[in-house]
Amino acid sequence: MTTFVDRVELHVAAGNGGHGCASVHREKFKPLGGPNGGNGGRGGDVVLVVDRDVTTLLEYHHRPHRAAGNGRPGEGDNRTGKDGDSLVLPVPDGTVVTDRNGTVLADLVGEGTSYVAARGGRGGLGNAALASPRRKAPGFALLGEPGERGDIVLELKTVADVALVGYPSAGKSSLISVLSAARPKIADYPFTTLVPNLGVVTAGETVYTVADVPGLIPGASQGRGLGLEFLRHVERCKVLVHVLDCAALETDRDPLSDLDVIEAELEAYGGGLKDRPRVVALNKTDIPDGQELADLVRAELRARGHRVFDVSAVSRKGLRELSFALAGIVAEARAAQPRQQATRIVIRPQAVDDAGFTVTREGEGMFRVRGGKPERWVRQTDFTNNEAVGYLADRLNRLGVEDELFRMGAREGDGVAIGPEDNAVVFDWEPSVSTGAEMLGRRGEDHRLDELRPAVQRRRDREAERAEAQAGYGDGGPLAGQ
Ligand SMILES: Nc1nc2c(ncn2[C@@H]2O[C@H](COP(=O)(O)OP(=O)(O)OP(=O)(O)O)[C@@H](O)[C@H]2O)c(=O)[nH]1
Ligand SMILES: [Mg+2]
Repeated sequence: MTTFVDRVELHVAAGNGGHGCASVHREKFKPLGGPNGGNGGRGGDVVLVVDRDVTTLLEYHHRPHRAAGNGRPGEGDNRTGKDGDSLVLPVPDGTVVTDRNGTVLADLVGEGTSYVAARGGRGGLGNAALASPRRKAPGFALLGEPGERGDIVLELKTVADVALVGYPSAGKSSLISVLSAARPKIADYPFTTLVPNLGVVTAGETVYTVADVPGLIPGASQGRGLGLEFLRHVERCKVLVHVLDCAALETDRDPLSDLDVIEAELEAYGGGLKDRPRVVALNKTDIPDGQELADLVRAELRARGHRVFDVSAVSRKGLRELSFALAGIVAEARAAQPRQQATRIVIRPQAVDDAGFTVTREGEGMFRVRGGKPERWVRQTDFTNNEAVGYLADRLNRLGVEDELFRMGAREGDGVAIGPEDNAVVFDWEPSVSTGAEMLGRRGEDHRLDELRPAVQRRRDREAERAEAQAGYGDGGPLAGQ
């Protein structure tokens, strides 16, 4: 038996960006050369790409953890770190990507359609790139950003134009085998088909695909038999064919009640199949009893509004009519549909506009800053380096975060969290000057971002800094002007 996997949870991790390098050019007799630390390389992305040669998600069932390469750190002598290798994961046509809550992230249809499931982290800037007229020799570099990581769910929804549904042994696979070149397994016991079969049919000008699904039985929606799980494969079909067995041996079955049962199960499944066009194929009419039964029920089926075809997978009777009728419905549906592009990607909504930021008050003395830039800058900051922390303060200040906090009424000692609830860096907000831009500008001396140090040590440091300032220590921090 072939194993078929059509739903997997995949854990993806993009590569981390490499850290920037802080280094100073050294030459004999020139001890104080310029900064020459290179930038870190980008982390690799994890990318899903539709590959027609891949037909199941089995590979990901076996190895659900996938990671792209990390960027290399920058080095001295202005050497940029190498970018991490992206990881390309081939997936079958018709793979739907969702998050764990079922929100659709991408619908991958068409060879080559791709979706970046996890974006690699940016490399950190080296101190050469951070140098400016004001900051000639930065004694720090930016950290590489962590790559995105998370869980996604891949679901395979085979893209077939026509779906054959019916009881087990109604002859669905047999019909595929005579309508197309596909050779699915056929046998006289129920549930021969365990995974959907797909065949390509040519009828006149129209070429279309037909899929069957494992047989349905009463209660399939409660998981009886193989259940309704496989119906997701035919959710996108343009037309449903009810394959009704006119030669079923069970005494409690006949084509009309079979149809009712299958309809009830389709209804229970939902998935938009309710208003899909349908036709009815009365199968096994090569058997005299079968033909007799077909003659008995045809009028009633027509009265219910169905187009009815007498067929036989064995004698091949009625197949031409059926395949041309299906071609007609498929062609009509295609014409009505907006032209299908090769790429159908749902772009993940950005939680926060990358250009801006928001400040919200969260209870007494607590503020939260959200925004692409502030959050990225925090991730890039090496909190063990005072100068780097000061640089972060500069950037936040220039963006206007400081002003906004003032405007919102933030006061000394208030907590300021930057980032989402589950992953924020929290600072004590302690403006030393009441207003003005320069208050955050003194790199290496900033007190407000000191949350990592215990309070006692913080006070001690502050006193020492104050003493230094009184002793006339320059404005730009110990390394400025070097
Ligand atoms: N006489 C006759 N037998 C048929 C016809 N079509 C299918 N059969 C037989 O019916 C049995 C079941 O056929 P399948 O094609 O495997 O049925 P299925 O609907 O795919 O069944 P599952 O995969 O179990 O859901 C086989 O023994 C076939 O040979 C037909 O038109 N006439
Ligand atoms: Mg079958």
